[in-house]
Amino acid sequence: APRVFSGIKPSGGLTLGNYLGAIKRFVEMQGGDFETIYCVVDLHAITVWQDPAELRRATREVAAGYLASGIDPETSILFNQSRVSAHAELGWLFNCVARVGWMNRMTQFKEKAGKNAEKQSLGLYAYPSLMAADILAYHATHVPVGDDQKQHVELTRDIAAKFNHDYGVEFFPLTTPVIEGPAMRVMNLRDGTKKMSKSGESDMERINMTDDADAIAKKFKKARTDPAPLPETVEGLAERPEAKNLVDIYAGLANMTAEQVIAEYAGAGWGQFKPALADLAVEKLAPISSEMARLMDDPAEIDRTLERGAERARAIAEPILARTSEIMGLLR
Ligand code: AQP
Repeated sequence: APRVFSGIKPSGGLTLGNYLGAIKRFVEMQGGDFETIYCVVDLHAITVWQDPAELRRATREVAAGYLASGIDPETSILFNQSRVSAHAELGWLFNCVARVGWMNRMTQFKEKAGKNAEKQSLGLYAYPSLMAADILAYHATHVPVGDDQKQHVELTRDIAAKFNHDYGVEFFPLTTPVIEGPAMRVMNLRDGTKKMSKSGESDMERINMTDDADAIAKKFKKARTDPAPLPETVEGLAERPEAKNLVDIYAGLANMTAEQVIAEYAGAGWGQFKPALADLAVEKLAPISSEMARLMDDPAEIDRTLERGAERARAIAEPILARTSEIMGLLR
C-alpha cells in the first residue's frame, strides 16, 4: 500500500500554518488508500536550543494537537521520533550519501542561519539528511508538507536515487511531496513576505492553535493589509501578499478555493472581511484547542499513546535499517 509519512517539530506551540499546511491534511489522508505514519520530530527540534522541560511539554502538545484534530492513533501510527532509534541511525548512513554541495543549496538553512551560519549547530545544517531518514525508514511514498518543505523532500529523492545508484539496488522509493490546497504557505500576519512560524519573534505575527477567541480576533484585526478592498477576481491578489494570505487562510479553513472566497467577498472592505475570518478561525480552532487542553491534563496518557505508536513504527523501520546496513556492507 502507498505509505504516508510526515512530521512536525516540537519547537514551540503549533500555528495556523502547521494546521493548514500539515495537520488538517494529515487527517484527510487518514483511513483512505494510504497507510499513515505521523511523527513529532523532536530530534529536529534540538537543532536549535530547546529548554529540556519546555521540549517535553511541546512534544506532548504537538501530540495533543494531532489527536485533537482527529488523528486516530489506531488508524495511523503516531509517535515521537527519538523513541525510534532507526531515525538517527539511518540519518547517519545518509550523511555519508548526501553531499555537502546539496546541503549548501537548502534555502531553509540560509533563512534560519542568516549571517550566522558558522555559529549554527551541525545538526541544523544536516537536518535534511535526517528528514530523508525519517521518510525512507518507512519506504514512504508520499509526504504531505507545506510549500516550505518542498526542497527537503526533493533532497530525499536525491539521497534515495544516489543510494540506489551507488549500491546498484532498487531499494529506496522516490518519494512524492504532496502540496495541494489553498493555504500551503501561510504567511506572517505582520509581513506577508515571511512565512508564519512557531518561533517567529512576535506573537502578533501568528495564530497559535491554542489562542482564544479574543486573541484570534485581535490578531486578525491588527494583521497588516493594504488599504484597497478585496478584488473582483483572484488575479487582483497578485502583488498583494497580505491580502492574498488572508484570503488563502479563509479558503483553507472553509474548505473553499480562493476563487470561491473572492466570489463571495468581491469588493468587501477589511472591516467586513477580517471579522468574518476571525469568526471562521474561532469556529474551526476552538473545539481543537479545548480538546488539546483536556488531553494535556493527562500527560502520562499521551506518553503511553506515543510509546504504543513507537512500537509499531519500530516494527517497520528496524528491518529497513537492517537491510540498508547490509547493503552498505556493515557487519551486524
Ligand atoms: N506557514 C506555514 N504554512 C504552511 N505550512 C507550514 N508548515 C509550517 N509552517 C507553515 C508545515 O508544517 C509542517 C511542520 O513544520 P515543522 O514544524 O516541522 O517545521 P517548520 O516548517 O520549520 O515550522 P515552523 O513553524 O516554521 O517552525 P520553526 O519556527 O521552529 O522553524 C511542515 O509540513 C511544514 O511545511
